[in-house]
Amino acid sequence: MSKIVLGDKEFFKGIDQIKYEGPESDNPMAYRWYDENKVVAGKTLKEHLRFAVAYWHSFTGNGTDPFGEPTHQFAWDEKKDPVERAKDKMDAAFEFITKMNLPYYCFHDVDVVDYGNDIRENERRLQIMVEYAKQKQAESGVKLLWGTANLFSHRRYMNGAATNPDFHVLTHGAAQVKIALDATIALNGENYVFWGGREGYMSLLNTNMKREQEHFARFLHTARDYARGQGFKGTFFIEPKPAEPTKHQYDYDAATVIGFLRQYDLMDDFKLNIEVNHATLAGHTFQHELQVAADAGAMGSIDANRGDYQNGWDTDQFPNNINEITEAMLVFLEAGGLKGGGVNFDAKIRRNSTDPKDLFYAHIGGADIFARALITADKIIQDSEYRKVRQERYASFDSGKGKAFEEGKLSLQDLMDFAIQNGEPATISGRQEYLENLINRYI
Ligand code: XLS
Ligand code: NI
Ligand code: NI
Repeated sequence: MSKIVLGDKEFFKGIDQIKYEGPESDNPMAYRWYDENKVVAGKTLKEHLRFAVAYWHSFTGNGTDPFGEPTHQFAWDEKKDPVERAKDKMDAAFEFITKMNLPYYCFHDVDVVDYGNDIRENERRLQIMVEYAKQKQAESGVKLLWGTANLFSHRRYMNGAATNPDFHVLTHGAAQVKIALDATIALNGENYVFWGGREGYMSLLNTNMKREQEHFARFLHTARDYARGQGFKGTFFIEPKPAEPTKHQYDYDAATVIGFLRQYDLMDDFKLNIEVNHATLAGHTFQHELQVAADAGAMGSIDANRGDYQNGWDTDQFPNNINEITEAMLVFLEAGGLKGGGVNFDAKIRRNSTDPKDLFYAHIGGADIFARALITADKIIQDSEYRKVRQERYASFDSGKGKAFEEGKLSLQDLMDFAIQNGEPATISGRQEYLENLINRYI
């Protein structure tokens, strides 16, 4: 249980700390599944999931959409001075996170405090806020899961940051990354994220793709070397996404990013931050992306949200699909959990969700879905024949010629001889519906 941390004034009045009440509870302001102390597969839910609140969606995003003005009017957004306003926002953030009793938060530099065009002034502002955040972290026990730099909103990044055709723009991106790394390190941030929203292209006609990707890799090496030199021990994450805002993003999906990291010798320091809605936009399931990352030993962290079945944007809705998340938690548990990261709610309440309580409902629902899915997935692995069914599908490779093939001991001629000797193979069911029913039985 963390202690509620308030600033000068209380922003979420009349809302107490959210507690675990169990699945039978009908209290909408309580956890029904997320019992932080419940032990599943050798660890508490708190230790497995390491939930984080995303600063940008919850305290900065104000409900605007391409067609409309803000609908969320925040009491922490009133002061004129940018640093004073940022302190109010941080008060609100820590009040919310501690009332939710969640252990982590994540930020972009510009979520914490507004940036202008003067690099030194931006650095000064962020440093003041780092000192402020240090106190807040110490009072509450809340920790920084990861920091990042926003290299996509400012107009100078319209053609990319690390992949911009203009070296001058790249250096501004580097300055921002350096300052954000310094802040992350000063706050004992456990990881650092690169999401390259504009690291891609709008038209191939004006793009030298090879050169841009080489610049991107060089940029990552340079940032990594700096952070390691400053004593940063955490993991760097790349967050794949196929498109939006660029037409084509270089970090398209998990497989693409792993290929890139291998090509440019970055696998030792970089892992992946897999986001649910980015997976679906890439034409994959979330669980597919997790499996690809896990198989490469690079399943670093999760950005939790969901898309909309009827459109193709990054709608960043709060997770609520129990089947999707249960299947994902099967991959999660079988891979032994995340490598350094946690489950960050990169999700926003809807434009017309305008009550302060809506932010609580959203995070309660998200935490409960992941907790319930993890508990369910553990039961499936422990009690059902889920694993056995899959293992048995590959039994022909466990001994004899199949094993010899896996060990590289058979030639193409050997394989042909086996086929001739053994005739036509039997028809063997993949049992998909059986397994789908099995998952539902445990949910
Ligand atoms: C946008 C991304 C972004 C990253 C952090 O689609 O999800 O929010 O998580 O820059
Ligand atoms: Ni994200
Ligand atoms: Ni996203």
